[in-house]
Amino acid sequence: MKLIHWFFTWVVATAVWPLQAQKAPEPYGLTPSSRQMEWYDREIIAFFHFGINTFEEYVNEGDGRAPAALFNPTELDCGQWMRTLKAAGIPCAILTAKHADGFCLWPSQYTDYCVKNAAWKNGKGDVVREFTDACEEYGIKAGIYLGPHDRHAHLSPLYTTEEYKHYYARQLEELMGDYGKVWETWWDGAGADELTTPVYRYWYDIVRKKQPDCVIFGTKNSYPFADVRWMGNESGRAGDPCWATVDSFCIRDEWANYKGLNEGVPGGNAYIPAETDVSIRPSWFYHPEEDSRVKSVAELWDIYCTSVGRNSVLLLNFPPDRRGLIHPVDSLNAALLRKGLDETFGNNLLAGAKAKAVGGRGGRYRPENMTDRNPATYFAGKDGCTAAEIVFTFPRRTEFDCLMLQEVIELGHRTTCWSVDYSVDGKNWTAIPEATEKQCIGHKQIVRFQPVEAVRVRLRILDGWACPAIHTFGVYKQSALFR
Ligand code: IPT
Repeated sequence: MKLIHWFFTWVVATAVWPLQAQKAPEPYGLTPSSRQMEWYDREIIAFFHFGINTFEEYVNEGDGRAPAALFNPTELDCGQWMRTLKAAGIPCAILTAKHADGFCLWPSQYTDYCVKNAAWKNGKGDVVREFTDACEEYGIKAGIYLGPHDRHAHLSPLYTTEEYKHYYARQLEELMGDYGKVWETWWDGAGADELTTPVYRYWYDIVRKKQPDCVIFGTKNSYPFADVRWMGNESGRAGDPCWATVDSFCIRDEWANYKGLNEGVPGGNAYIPAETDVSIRPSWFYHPEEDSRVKSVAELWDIYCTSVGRNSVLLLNFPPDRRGLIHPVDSLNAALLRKGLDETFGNNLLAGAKAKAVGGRGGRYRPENMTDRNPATYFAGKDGCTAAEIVFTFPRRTEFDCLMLQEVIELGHRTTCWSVDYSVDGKNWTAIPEATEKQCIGHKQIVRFQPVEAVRVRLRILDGWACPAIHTFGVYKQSALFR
């Protein structure tokens, strides 16, 4: 009897186990849309703040009274902007087609406060066209910022929110309809408190109809339409953790909910990851006074780590100058950031290590998948088991000072607690304090620490909502450019 029982158990186990092992883990909780997945993979987006403010003395928030004629770049060359992005490995760019001063960089049918009345090209120019054409030529994804708050429009005695709603909608139709594919649009919350959710709904319908793949940055009352949220500050520091999920009221009532914006909310009611907007200079617009205050390569590396390396996307502003060109120091530092990133992450020191997992799913979900440079293959744990442990053994003692980890985001946030430690003698383990009991993973986590030498590295998945699913884990030596 016992034997028969054993035999049946064996038959069932051998028949079912391999099937189980090959089945992909089920997604857990909220998952990203295809727009959000595409957005995450950009990692860095360029912002271009350019407009009438550029031609005033140290103005970043124009009052809408500067004469349109003032706009007069002497050597505008959007191709030069794109070459900067190419050198910096930045795949997407957003132009301020209209900032809060209300001046429009394209010849809008619906206002005179635009390039039609600029000295530039005798009023025949169109910066949005030059920008989108250059994007197309260089294979950069174009995004357009049409500021919801408009000080020039407010100057009219006839201004009402209802009338403005239609004015803005007509402009949105021009920009979303006449300039090819638009990959992102930006509803800046600054000054926009009077704009209600129904107003945004009216505008949202236009964006979605004309540009189904366009990512919407939404804040305050545009929160129901947001694909991505504000991260809560303009200094490049996302929270640690920074969950992709959030409670949507945090976005609506942002001042009362800094923590929600900055850190997200584990198990929150909406999947709206954080975008980190920061300028490479102190200001958003160009001022020659700030030529010596361009963020250094080390500062940009810090910002990359506290944005991209915290499950966010970096929106890095490059303000073109009065010539209409990116200043060479800005271009150089961005290109050096890319060089440093390639040098650092191009060499995963775990690639040559032997990997052994406890709590793995088996089958094709091998731990080696995390070091194979293929994001389509991943390590996964067993269903119902939220912990796992993977030990990597180097062929020789190896020094490293940085680690990187990436979850399979289409399967949702899963892991909620993880640590990495190392062994010098192969038996005893030493914690890396910066990498101990970390919370979310998401698209990417980067942790830096004092250099350590080890023969083994251990990734411990300590807790989660579902079995782990991780496509990349690596340890690295930071590029000398970042020191
Ligand atoms: C801040 C807005 O309140 C917020 O909604 C978002 O648009 C953000 O700007 C973008 O940086 S206002 C700013 C002065 C902090």
